[in-house]
Amino acid sequence: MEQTLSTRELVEVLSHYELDINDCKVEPLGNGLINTTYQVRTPDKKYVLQKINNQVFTEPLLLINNTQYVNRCLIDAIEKQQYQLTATPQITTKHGVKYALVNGSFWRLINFVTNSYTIEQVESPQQAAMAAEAFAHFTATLSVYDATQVDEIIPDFHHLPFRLQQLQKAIDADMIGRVKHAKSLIEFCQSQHKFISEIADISSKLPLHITHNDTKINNLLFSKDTDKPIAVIDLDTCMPGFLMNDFGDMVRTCVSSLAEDDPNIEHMEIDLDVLEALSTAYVGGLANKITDIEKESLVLGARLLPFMVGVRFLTDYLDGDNYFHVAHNSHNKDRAANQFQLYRLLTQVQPTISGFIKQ
Ligand code: GN1
Ligand code: MG
Repeated sequence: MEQTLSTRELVEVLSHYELDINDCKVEPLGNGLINTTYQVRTPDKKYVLQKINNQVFTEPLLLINNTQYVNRCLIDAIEKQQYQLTATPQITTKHGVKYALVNGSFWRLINFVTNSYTIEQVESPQQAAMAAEAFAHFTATLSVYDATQVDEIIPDFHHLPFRLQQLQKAIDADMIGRVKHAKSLIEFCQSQHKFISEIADISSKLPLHITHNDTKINNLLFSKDTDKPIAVIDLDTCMPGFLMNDFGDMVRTCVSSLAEDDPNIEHMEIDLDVLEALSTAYVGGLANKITDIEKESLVLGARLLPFMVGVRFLTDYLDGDNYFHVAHNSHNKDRAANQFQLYRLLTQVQPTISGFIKQ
């Protein structure tokens, strides 16, 4: 859950970076559901300040190191002119580390990429294509670096059987008596055997890459000058993973006419032009780094992420909203219903997605 920030805490965090609170303006930033993020403005510079959610990231030091390693790889690739986007490394404190530890919480500071903006919803197939190319370029670039240096920061993060087990545990425990309010959503999940076994089957055949694992459209910075992607951000969940997951999360956050928490799901439509643009650009962007079986897996990945993220929202609803930031009582339930609707719509167009991928 989101916590309020005390001035004392802030003064101390900023002092690690030799920043004086009297010179800084601090405001909440972005729409992340896990960490708490602020923009810090001094008269001549802007920063992103983040408090790491240590309930989700139970090993914050490992997280800081993972992120640092990925940034180092990206900076190396930029120097070799192999990566055309910007890196966003964590700034070193006066103590020579990449984090500030204050009252048991880990914080980090990053330079704000000047002249950049994020989007919550894709505006055109062209924009979707640029986003997919950027994420493909990110993974393709990292493919030449040593993947064993990247830890599995949240074990089983995108492992569907694990997520279903967590859901079952939440149903059995029924911690705050919400199972009765979520009967139809639970039954819907439990009826998806065929899809669940298709995922298990394809997963056993796929190679691992260093993937981003949170390729939401708002984890990309666009340039105010060119309106093109300028940086892939939120590297917290970078770890060994499957391409289908990264593709699936792009589909999940780009093709729906509704935001992920919009309860008016009967009005949801999917944009097939955006879906086609994502498919073509992602496969094209990966070029020889994607195998035939991986291409095939993208079709299932497009359905997997809405389903799995829906399962995670539903689990958190039943557990009493401990994981994702929420603004009201039924927020996680609304999100789950929304994601299952998206999964349903994507299931209906699976042959069309197949066609886009094979083109
Ligand atoms: C979380 O922090 P944010 O908003 O980028 C979550 C993702 C979910 C997403 C759903 C570490 O991402 O896995 O897909 O919310 N991140 C983590 O909007 O659990
Ligand atoms: Mg994010």
